[in-house]
Parts: sequence; structure tokens; C-alpha cells
Amino acid sequence: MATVDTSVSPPARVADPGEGISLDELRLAARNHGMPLEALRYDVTPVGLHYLLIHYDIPYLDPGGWRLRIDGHVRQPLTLDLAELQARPQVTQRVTMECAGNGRARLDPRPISQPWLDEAVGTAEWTGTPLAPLLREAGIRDGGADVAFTGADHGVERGVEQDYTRGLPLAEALREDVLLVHTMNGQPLPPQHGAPVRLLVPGWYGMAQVKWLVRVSVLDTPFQGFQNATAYRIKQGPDDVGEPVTRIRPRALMRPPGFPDFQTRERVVDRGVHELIGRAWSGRGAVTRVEVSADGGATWSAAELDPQPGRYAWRSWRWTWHAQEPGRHELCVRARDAAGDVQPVEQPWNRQGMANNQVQRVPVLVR
Ligand SMILES: Nc1nc2c(c(=O)[nH]1)N[C@H]1C(S)=C(S)[C@@H](COP(=O)(O)O)O[C@H]1N2
Ligand SMILES: [Mo]
Repeated sequence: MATVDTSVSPPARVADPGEGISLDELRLAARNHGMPLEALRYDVTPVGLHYLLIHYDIPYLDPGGWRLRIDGHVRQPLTLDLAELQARPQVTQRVTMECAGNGRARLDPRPISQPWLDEAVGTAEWTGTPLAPLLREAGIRDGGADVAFTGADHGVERGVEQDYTRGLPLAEALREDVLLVHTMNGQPLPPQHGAPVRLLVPGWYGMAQVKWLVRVSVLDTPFQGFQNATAYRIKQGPDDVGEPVTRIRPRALMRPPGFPDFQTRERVVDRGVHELIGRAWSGRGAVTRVEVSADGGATWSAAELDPQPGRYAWRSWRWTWHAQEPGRHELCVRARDAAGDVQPVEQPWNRQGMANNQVQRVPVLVR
């Protein structure tokens, strides 16, 4: 891959002590919006309220001219157009997707990147055709290791010019629930979510869900591209190799109660009884418990859970808050999953702010 002058494309860094959000971070935040937390009320997030993360520009792909190439370490490379993909068996799955950088802007020191607070999440009904039968038709040769998925979008990141490409272990790519999707909530995939076709890998953080997909290539060596080897890793120091970011860690969010102040978005509620509602999810095992604290995390009690609507879809929860004492309070919520993982109260800091699932804190004024 070509490299570009680092005065155009700076290296990764963390903010200096007290350094505020820059125009660069604001520009990223304005392009890549979160899901407004009041949208936690919907089982399936309306398309325009689903979060968005786009590394470069949204490419324009004419659906009539779009082709998907399946090649690499296979016996018979394939090329498909959209009609052929849609003529294959179709599956619809409700899946919660979350950006691996969710929560990053709350870390101290703050990794400079897309400055998410808590809202980089959404749940959609995705329709498409399973990838595994297509890979079997292409005939994976012995020694297949990873599958590389390439989007039509092009840019430069920390000096490395690239088409957005992610590698996935072959065993994950062959899961029956991994889909090539063309439909979101019953509508054709919109441009910002990857039209005409994206990859769906239920349970994995967003970076694996490659949009504007044009090439699927089986590799006989581990994928070493930028988005796997450099970007999506959990590391402490700038030169650490780190651990790859894979499946979504458990997280719960609440719909903030009452009404907000315009500028600070601090909540105001009347003294009395309030039903708190929200959602919880994990890509590592079903959500087994959600706990709420009305005193900033000093004491916790269990929320009531609805049934899990599909293995990789968020689960709804509710908890009754007796807001007796006028004044300022802090509400918190945390989830636990079947793998025994529970959200940390203290920040799980890492240098790129990846897979950070510290508990949500919602300041509320009771009047
Ligand atoms: N081709 C391509 N695919 C991509 C991205 C991208 O920039 N280019 N961003 C990834 C990241 S980091 C996330 S979190 C999800 C976001 O998907 P959404 O915008 O549909 O919510 O898309 C992933 N797929
Ligand atoms: Mo992301």
C-alpha cells in the first residue's frame, strides 16, 4: 500500500491533559452520528436513527453496475451481480451493531479519533444471503486462513492509503449466520449503510461489518492489512502489538428519564416514581443480568428483563426508580452476559479507546 505524507495524515495520539475536542474531532462527530438515546424505546432502530461510522467518503455505487468478486485461495472464482445475489436463499436477522470505539471520548487521556460518548449502537432487521454456501461454491482450497473483505471506499489513515479492508478468520466467515445483506428494516440498504451490499457478522463489533462490499478474497496467510494489524487492536503503548478487537463486550444503556436541558442535556424529573427502560446486549453470550444504581454506583439492584429476541439482538429491561430526594442524582446501569463478563465501573483504558464498555452514568436533577 502507498503511504502519504504525515503532515496530511498524522499518526495516532492521545489528547494532552486538559486538551479540548478539536475541530477535526468535531468534523468526524458531525459526519458519524450516534443513535439518540431516546431511540432505545424502539425494538428495531428506525434507519435514520441508527448510528453511522464512515472512515472515508460514502462511495457512489450504481446497483445495476455493482459486481461482487469472490476469489483468492479458491478453485473457482465467482462474480455475482445484485439480481443473482437476491435470487439466492434469503434470511432476515435482527442484529445489534456497535462501534468498537463507543465510549472513547470519556476516556482519560482521550484517544484522538471519532469521539463517541455512549451512542454508537443500533439494531436492525438485516436481510441477505448466507456467505458460506458461496464460499463452498467457489471451493476453498486447503490451507485457507482468513477471508479479506474489501469495500469500494478509499482513503488514507495514519499515512497508509487504502481501500477499507478487513480480514476475518475463515471459521467465522463460514458461520451460517454471516450474511451478504442488501436490505435494512425491509428497505434497500441506504448509501450511508453500505449500498448496495454489506457484510453482516453477528456478534462482532462494527468494523467487521464491511460496507460497499466489492471483493471477498480467501487468503492462505493471516490478513495483515491496516484495519486488522494496526487500527482495531487493544493496546496500551504506541508500539504494542496488542490484542485484536473481535466480539462485542456486554453493555446496557438506559433511555435518559425526564426532559433535558438544551445545552448540557442534563435531565430534570419530578419527585416520584419513574420507570427506567433501556436495552442490553453482548456479542459473547446472551445477556443474563442487568443492574441499575440510583446512587452513582454505590448500590445496585436487578432490573426486570424481557426475553432475548434473537441471539445477537439487544434485550429490553426496566427498573422502577423511587425518586424521593430532591437534588442531583446519578443513575448507572450495567450488564452481565452468559460468558460471565460484566461491565466495569472504572474505565478500561486503552490507547485507541477500543471495546471500552464502562458503565453509563446519567446525571438527573429531581425537583
Ligand atoms: N467499507 C467500509 N465498511 C465499514 C466502515 C467503513 O468506513 N468502510 N466502517 C466500519 C465501522 S468502524 C463500523 S462501526 C460500521 C458502522 O456501520 P453503520 O454505519 O451501518 O452503523 O461499519 C463498518 N464498515
Ligand atoms: Mo466502528
